Amino acid sequence: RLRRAASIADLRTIARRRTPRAVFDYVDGAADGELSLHRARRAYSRVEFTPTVLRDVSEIDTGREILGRRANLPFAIAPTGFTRMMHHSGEPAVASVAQQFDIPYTLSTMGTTTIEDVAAAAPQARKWFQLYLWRDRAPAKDLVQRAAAAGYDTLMLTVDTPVGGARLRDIRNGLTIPPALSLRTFLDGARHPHWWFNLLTTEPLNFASLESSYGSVEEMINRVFDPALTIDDVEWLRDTWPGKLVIKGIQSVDDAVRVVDAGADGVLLSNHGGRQLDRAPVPLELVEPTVQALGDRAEVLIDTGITNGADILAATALGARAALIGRAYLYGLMAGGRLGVEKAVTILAAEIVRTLQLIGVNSVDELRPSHVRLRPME
Ligand code: HOC
Repeated sequence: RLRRAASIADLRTIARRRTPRAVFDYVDGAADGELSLHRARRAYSRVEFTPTVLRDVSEIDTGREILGRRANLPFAIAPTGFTRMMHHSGEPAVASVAQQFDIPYTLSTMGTTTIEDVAAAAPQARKWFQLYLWRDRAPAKDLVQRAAAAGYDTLMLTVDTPVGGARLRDIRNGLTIPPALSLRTFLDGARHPHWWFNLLTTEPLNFASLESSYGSVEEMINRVFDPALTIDDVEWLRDTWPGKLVIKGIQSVDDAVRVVDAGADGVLLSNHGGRQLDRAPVPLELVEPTVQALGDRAEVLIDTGITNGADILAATALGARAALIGRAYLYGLMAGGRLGVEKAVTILAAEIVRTLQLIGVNSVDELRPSHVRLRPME
């Protein structure tokens, strides 16, 4: 089945069958009415490319310089929490696919593999580390030092989680971290016996004292994360971290300018996959004004709702340096472990090549805003 999957949507269908419902819903779901996610996706269906024909498109270059280093494709792997809950091969499998395709891999603070073990699993991959800030800053300092020592070159601070979003599917499914055994989860698990092994490996390993906060994801965020973050924290990290600094969860042009003034090298336009604020701004619609406001001072990245290589090209044409994919590879991971992630990246890469050829350009770098029109909402 995996071999015949032709789109990210196909991988999602397989993932849904192969994974207990509560786990699938944790990945697939978003907050409240899921409007943020739905609108972010719908924005990509507004894209109309303006192709030109009779160009020689036999040679295509999908490469892109992202934050100072060239990648083979214009996207990176987004950080995702509790990845071994989706498949026991977890972060090492995903990072090794990133290495294979020469795209950046971002490890989450909430990863289920240590900073050092991911580095060992994919020594040649370009590695980024995503950071959440706790009320106590000491663990963050430790994580930042470990990431630098293990060769991660970019730090990504997430700023859109002052409190947890209301993920209604998780509430209804009774999802906790680690997943607790109830009659319902037992019955669900019994239908997916191969999945049980994943449960044994689902433990956030980078931050040891998290155990006392276990519960639903929303409860954990509320107990652990610091809702009092300010721009001073960005300045503090700028002084602490020697590499590239990206701020994830930017949802307005003003905030983009503010964090760049504080020393960020990049902003990630994101509404956390629709998992935090519902009715949030649509990242794709923020690309052009943010790029205009920042000019050459910082790079603009984007995530949320990307399900096709053409989505990535639309965002880059409008001025984003690159996109990050989250659910798209997690569907692959749930559908078939490392092979499924490889399939997801292969599908996106093929869509990118084909779309560039059909638009009539030879490289991602040639794309301009004039290659895209945003049609009125249908
Ligand atoms: C302390 C709990 O990014 C998500 C993750 C959030 C991680 C939860 C942390 O589910 O969107």
